[in-house]
Amino acid sequence: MGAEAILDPAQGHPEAPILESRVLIIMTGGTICMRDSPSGFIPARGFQEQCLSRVPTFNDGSDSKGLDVVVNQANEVKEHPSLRTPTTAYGRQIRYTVFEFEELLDSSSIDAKGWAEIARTIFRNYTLFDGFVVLHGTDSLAYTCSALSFMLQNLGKPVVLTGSQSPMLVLQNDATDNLLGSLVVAGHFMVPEVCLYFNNRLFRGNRSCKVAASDFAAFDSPNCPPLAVTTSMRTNVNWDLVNRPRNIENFSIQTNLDTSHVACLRIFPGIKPQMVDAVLKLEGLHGLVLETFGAGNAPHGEDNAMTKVLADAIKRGIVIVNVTQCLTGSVSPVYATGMSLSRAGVIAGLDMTTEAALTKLAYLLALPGATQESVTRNMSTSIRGELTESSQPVFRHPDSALPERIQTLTVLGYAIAQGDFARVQEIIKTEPHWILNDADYSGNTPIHLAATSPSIAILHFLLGQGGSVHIRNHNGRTPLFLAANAGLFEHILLLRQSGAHLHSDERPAAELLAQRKPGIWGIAGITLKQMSERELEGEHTENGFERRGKGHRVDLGGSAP
Ligand code: ASN
Repeated sequence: MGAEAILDPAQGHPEAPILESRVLIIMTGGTICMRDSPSGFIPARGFQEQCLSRVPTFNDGSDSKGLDVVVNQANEVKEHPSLRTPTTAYGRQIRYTVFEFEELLDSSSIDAKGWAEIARTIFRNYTLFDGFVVLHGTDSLAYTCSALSFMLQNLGKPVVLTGSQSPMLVLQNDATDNLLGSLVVAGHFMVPEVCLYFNNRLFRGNRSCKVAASDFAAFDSPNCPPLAVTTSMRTNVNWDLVNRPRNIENFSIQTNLDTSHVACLRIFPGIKPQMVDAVLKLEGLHGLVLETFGAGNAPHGEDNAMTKVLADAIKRGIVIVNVTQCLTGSVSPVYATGMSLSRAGVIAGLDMTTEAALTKLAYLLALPGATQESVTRNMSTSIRGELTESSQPVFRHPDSALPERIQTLTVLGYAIAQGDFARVQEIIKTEPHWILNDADYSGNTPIHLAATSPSIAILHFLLGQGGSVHIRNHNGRTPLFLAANAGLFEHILLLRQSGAHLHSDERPAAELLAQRKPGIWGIAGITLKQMSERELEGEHTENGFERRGKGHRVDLGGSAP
């Protein structure tokens, strides 16, 4: 199990200050917030006040601080009262606020409009929070998770969706544990994926499905082990499974999914080719998910009538994806009945869930410049970990994995600091574990070190390997802060291109430093509106804060030179 975390002072840093993580809870509705009414359970407003503020595990009783939340399309910022958890097992406190959607829904009524609203809320508030928890009904939760996993592009922070089978205000409920577990994940662990947390398990969102209507264990991800499991001791993350963005690109969203032109059809014994044809001839249909038997088999019909219907539709430009009705396993061309489908042009959806296949199809069809060929190609390629392309054996050391891992981290640290690009590449190539978010004794990850490395190529390479730009060291500093503090233009630019931004906790120090070096800190994202011309001139004539600083002591944090 990896040592990777946003910060883990529990691992021997008693002198480290207690950092606060900031989490935005987005309330969309669902049983978790419901109350009884004459017409049955309905969603109710005031979740933070009614359900959380009175519970000691969700409120440490400290003074409520206002947190800025961007509330609408006009980017209007409103201060929301926040609550803070007591210190967690990982030595952090989580400050959070609940942002409620105007209309709270039973999730059976949510559609692409609702998914877009969630995506936009995350996008608008991305730089203000360390992670996001989305509260949602369980009925269509797996669809929303899958859709969001595609809509949120180059996601660098945790987005955890959860809900409950029983409302928070009911005496014996699962809402408390599901929400607390989600908050802990979003506030501590750099899992930059859309996840679903339920019944002490963290699943990859686009691998999950609802498997029980009333059991507390309502979700599973049958073709992918949980990304994390919470026990009585701690939440253990399976870091080797975690997906990370590997493009030098900023976080972005794609909101206009093409849901009105896709459909899903379940094959059953005796299904008539005419039935399938009728669906495929629906006006404007662009894509169909076909739920087939076993390893992807369907009847080919008398005189191959079914295969012809499918092949004709594909010729008309419709994309057809084959997924299995089974809970586990993959579509693979083993049987003649399955092979005839692939010969007709039907795409093997491998081990994708129906939820993932349908939302991925809607996402790909809506991408700018999408063609039948591009959608077909991407459908059977993993773009967010939603399918297993091929199984690769993972080489593991049976024991003493942790000391070795730390040794490698140290060697890597030296190579980064010396600007030895070839050595860095060699270490990453031969290291069996993914160590780029592991932290050294002062909480610095390889990305922190690379942020001030003499070799920009090293930073570029490590970002391309999926290292996170959002992890903060024990002084609360991001790699971007260290690069700006070291005055490294190129490094700052590259980090910004990769979605890095200063954390709100480090802005006061950054603003002070920016008074002396507005140019460099401006690129890092600090704009000083009331800066006098003299101060701006000072930037050109004086060489840095240390010589000029009179009276100010700014905590620079980190291990920047
Ligand atoms: N009908 C509810 C919903 O999906 C079910 C739940 O949340 N447990 O909104």
